[in-house]
Amino acid sequence: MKKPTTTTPIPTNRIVTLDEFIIRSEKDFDYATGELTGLLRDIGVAAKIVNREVNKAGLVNITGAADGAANTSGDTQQKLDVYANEKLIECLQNSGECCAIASEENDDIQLIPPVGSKKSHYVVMFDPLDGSSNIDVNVSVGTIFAIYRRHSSADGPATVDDFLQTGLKQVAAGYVLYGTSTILVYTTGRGVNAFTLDPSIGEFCLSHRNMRIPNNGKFYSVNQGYYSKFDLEMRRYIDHCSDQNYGLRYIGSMVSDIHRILIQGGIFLYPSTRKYPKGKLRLLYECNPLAFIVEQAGGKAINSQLRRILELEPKELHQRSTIVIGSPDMVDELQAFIERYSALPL
Ligand code: P6P
Repeated sequence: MKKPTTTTPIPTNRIVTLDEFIIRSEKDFDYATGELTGLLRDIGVAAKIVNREVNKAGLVNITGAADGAANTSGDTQQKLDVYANEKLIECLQNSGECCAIASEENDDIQLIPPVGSKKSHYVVMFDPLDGSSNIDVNVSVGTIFAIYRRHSSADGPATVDDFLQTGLKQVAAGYVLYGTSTILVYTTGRGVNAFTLDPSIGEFCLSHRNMRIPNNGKFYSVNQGYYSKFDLEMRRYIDHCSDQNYGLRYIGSMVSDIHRILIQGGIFLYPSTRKYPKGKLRLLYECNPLAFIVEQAGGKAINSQLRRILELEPKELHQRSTIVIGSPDMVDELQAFIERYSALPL
């Protein structure tokens, strides 16, 4: 990430919208061409559209599974999944800055038609509605996105190799949490900022500046139902959390769990299980973007072999990974348990 040449102070005495923040941030980079600005604004528009439907999902017939369709990972597609996917793809065509997308809901990459003669240099990966099994029970869900510069020549179509980059190559990453309020959190490698949607003006407004994750926390987040199927080192750590009287908080929507941990501190783990021996969560559009954000806020993200998530070399679009992510002191503590109890060579 190139260093900015100037740092324009963000006003503290008035509303700062997402658009203003993005444009101001772009001005800090001499070489900025406005491309990334256009992309981030497209995502902001998509988030508002998805938010509108998520908020009334119970009122109109778009809850429930999309007539039994399943996505790449075999998860039953919820109608809102499909809607969110379509809206993100539509909005990412607006600025002409995105040449292709990869989505949890699509088996393969999807090329985005150019706008006029514009050559676009970015690809976007996303999980359009993470935690969507919670929709019908009115529990918060989220959109996760990651933006990369393409490798391939802008004179030709994007290829899957443009997507198989390590998380360290992310130009930007973020999530939208459709919860008690709707909040968009993102980073471009210069810290983490969050914008809460003000429905009265239809704008995302800066609400959390330069977010920093607490070094420690009193909550751990894991699906305790799989305890007996976890490896010894994970069971020992979970026992330790219980001995420390840590609270267990697990929403079943990774965006919600990670957002809580960003604010309150804590640790989220999805280790290997019999059903998902390589972990359940997808590296490219769940683990990497959330790891980028958490690291930018001062946290850590590793897999159960102690490899830094952002350094993992992707081999295919929908590959899965184990993950341990959150407050740095808690991740370090779990690392010590893995080093002590792991039966596998690390
Ligand atoms: P489990 C939602 O399906 C998701 O991808 C994440 O948002 C969430 O953290 C995880 O899976 C929940 O998985 O196996 O605990 O139900």
